[in-house]
Amino acid sequence: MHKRTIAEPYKIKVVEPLRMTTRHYREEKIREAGHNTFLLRSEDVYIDLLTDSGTSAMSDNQWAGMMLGDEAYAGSRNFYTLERAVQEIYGFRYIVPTHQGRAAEHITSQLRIEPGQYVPMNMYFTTTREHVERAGGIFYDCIIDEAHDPANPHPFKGNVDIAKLDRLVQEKGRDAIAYLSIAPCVNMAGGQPFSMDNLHRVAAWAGRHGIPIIFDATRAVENAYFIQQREPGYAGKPVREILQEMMSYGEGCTMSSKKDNLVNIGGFIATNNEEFFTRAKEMVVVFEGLHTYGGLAGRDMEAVARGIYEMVDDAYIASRVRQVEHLGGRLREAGIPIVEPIGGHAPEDALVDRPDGGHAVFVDAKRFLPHVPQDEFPAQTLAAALYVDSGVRGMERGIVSAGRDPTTGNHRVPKLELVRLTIPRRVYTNLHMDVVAESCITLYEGRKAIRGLKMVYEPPELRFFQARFEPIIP
Ligand code: PM9
Repeated sequence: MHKRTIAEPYKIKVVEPLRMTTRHYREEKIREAGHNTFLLRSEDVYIDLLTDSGTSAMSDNQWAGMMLGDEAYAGSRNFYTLERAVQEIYGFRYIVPTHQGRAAEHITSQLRIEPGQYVPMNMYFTTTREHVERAGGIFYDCIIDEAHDPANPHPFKGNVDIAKLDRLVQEKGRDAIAYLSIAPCVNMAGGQPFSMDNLHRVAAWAGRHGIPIIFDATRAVENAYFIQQREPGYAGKPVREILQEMMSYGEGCTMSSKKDNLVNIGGFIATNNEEFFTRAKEMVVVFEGLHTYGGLAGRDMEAVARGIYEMVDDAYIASRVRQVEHLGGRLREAGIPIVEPIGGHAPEDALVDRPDGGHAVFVDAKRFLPHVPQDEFPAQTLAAALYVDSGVRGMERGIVSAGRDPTTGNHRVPKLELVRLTIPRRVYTNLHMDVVAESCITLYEGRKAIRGLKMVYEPPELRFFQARFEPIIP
């Protein structure tokens, strides 16, 4: 049977015009922005692939829900709708809303970490590690080594290396570990998933040692989709059931609803641990607001609740991931170095050829610009060059994002030096992806002329957001 196209399971009702600019204009704007794509104005961007965070297009059903916002200070109806959605889809009993993911991380880290304790994570994430360190905790990388190699085609590069966990317990003792922080579709590794088999074994290990698992569930649905596509025994199983099975291994999660949950703002802590819930409720009133709104309007909570049901629609998540694959496939065809795999294999009867991709395509800046040493910020350089070429905005995920080691003060030097082309959910068409691909191809052809950057302003925390750079003039 010949291959059949599977289209998006929705049509477009409202459009937002895009603004095109000249190369000369963009050269000026990137200079003003200190060669940092975070510092550009959105109106100067043509196709915005900075992030998939808070950039989703909401459905008509979510917008309709916004009109049903119950803006009571306490006990909003929408809180209870959200609570029910989290219970039904994620399977956790208790929920504390927060205004976004890092607020949930802040409260969790403050409550669950004693100074000097380790928090093993399957690779770091910027805000998660920051909150761990602010609480006196120590980040410990327990992801498999394959995750640090962009060319390695391992299908589950988000997996945890249990030998690394064993080593930590042997060296430091069980009580030195606060909890395991496990992220699905590991952002900094290139959106790489873990397998259910690995999670099962990690949970057994954690159970033996009495160490809880707290997920960073930000992109759990995409991980569930990869398990459906790649892991024996899960083909044909609804993503909704796979997600529940994943979450059943955790004591709870922190969540940035701005990703999987298809909203522009929101987050939560969810847990089955009543004591943690009680303490989180006590703390949320200090930093976010009452425990039935946590910094969100009633209408925002309604949109999150409706997004939670929409995100587990198999047709939706398949089309999302296929769009990432479309972009990745075009870059791969042109020989541009990207993080692999973006690929998996669908069941025969799905008529899907290669349903690849997570939330983004990650271009390997080290191999793209081998003449730019890592301390001249190849990924930062490439992201700026992409903007100048076409008005496409991506994000650095390399040495700038990694920050400095708090004890030595030196740059942390990650093996992965990437530009993330992050695809907002339900926002762009595949023709937009073609424009992005063609710009990357143009840059690749002229790559030898691209020069590195020097950092001229460096904020002490999460420096990638606001750091400024200037070109190195030879
Ligand atoms: N992620 C992203 O673009 C937004 C800001 S950081 C550049 O990827 C994970 C895995 C995330 C994440 C945010 C957060 C924090 C936690 N975990 O942005 O505070 O990818 O809602 O969530 C961003 P908030």
